[in-house]
Amino acid sequence: MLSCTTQVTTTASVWKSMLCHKMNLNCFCSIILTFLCRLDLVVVSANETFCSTQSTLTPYGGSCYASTQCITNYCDNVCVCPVNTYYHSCTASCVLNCNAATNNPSGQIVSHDYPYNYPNYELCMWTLRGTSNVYYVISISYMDIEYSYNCSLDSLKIYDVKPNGNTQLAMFCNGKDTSKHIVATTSNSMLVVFKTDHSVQGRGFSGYYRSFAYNATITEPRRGYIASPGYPLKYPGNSYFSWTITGTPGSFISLIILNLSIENTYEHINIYDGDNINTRTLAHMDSNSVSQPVFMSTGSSLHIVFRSDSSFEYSGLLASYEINECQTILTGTSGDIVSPGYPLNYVENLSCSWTVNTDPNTIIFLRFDYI
Ligand SMILES: [Ca+2]
Ligand SMILES: [Ca+2]
Repeated sequence: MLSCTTQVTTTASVWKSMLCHKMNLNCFCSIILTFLCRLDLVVVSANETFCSTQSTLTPYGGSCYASTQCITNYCDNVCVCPVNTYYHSCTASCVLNCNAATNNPSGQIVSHDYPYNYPNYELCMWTLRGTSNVYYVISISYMDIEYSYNCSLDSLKIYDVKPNGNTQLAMFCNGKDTSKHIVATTSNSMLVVFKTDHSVQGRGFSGYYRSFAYNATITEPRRGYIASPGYPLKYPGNSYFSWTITGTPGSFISLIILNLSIENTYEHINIYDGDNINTRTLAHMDSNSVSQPVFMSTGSSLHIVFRSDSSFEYSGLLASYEINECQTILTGTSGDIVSPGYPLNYVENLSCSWTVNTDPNTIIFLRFDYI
């Protein structure tokens, strides 16, 4: 049937098939792209074919890895990394190029070739700079950097960037600072510097950074850390910090206080069972009252408030949170079902459901290990 020669000019990158037929002396073609998108062509002559109309433009509803951007190119979608980043398969995310600056609100930084050994003579400086009302928190999830006294050979250093000079928040190498893997700026800019010498390598480091407003609203990721500005050094005086963690309806929030150091008597952390200070108070804490470090909301929000006064500042607050979904659809061949908060006590007024979807003609076994 196809007897006409076609030369198609199109930016569409993925074809599924092309159908042409000859009528009189003209060639009429349409191409079917993958994901069931159709692009019609009008052929002017047997040797001259071009795209004239795009009858259907249906972005394919796929998803990209975290931190990648989805670009729709006709019917096809492509996952790409934002400017100044490259795709790092081990962490399945876009990581910052060496010596890049970014205003991204969150992202990943890893040493060259992580988790394989980093090279000698490396010097990478990453600058994070957000709008004036934010501060940055970075959590170093993995670190293997050649030991040396004062980290003088290989080092990872993190700075709070200020107009009157940078403050070093943390310095990492093996055997040093291992308890302070989460640090926060007071300013809207963080500088991360990784430097190596001429010999002996380690696997390097992986870190996740994120900016927070002084009054932060957190809806993702599902698990993370909150830290007061300046952590683990001093928080600013005369300031008001709050964090509102909110999940989808039916979810609830759990919070674990990992460290709390504030001025006794004059400063407190308040935790509310809702998204504002007018909801039920779960805790009114000072530095001495961390005997109950775990809190859970009954609804889908938890609100944390810390107000500092004009004198005597300390390291502040470090906590981990989790947004627990309570209505869950499970797929796959096996998995675990646990009640929210397990092995801690579940909270009151919960109504959770789990739906298990499998292929037709399969049987689902359910075994209870603990009730
Ligand atoms: Ca070295
Ligand atoms: Ca104070």
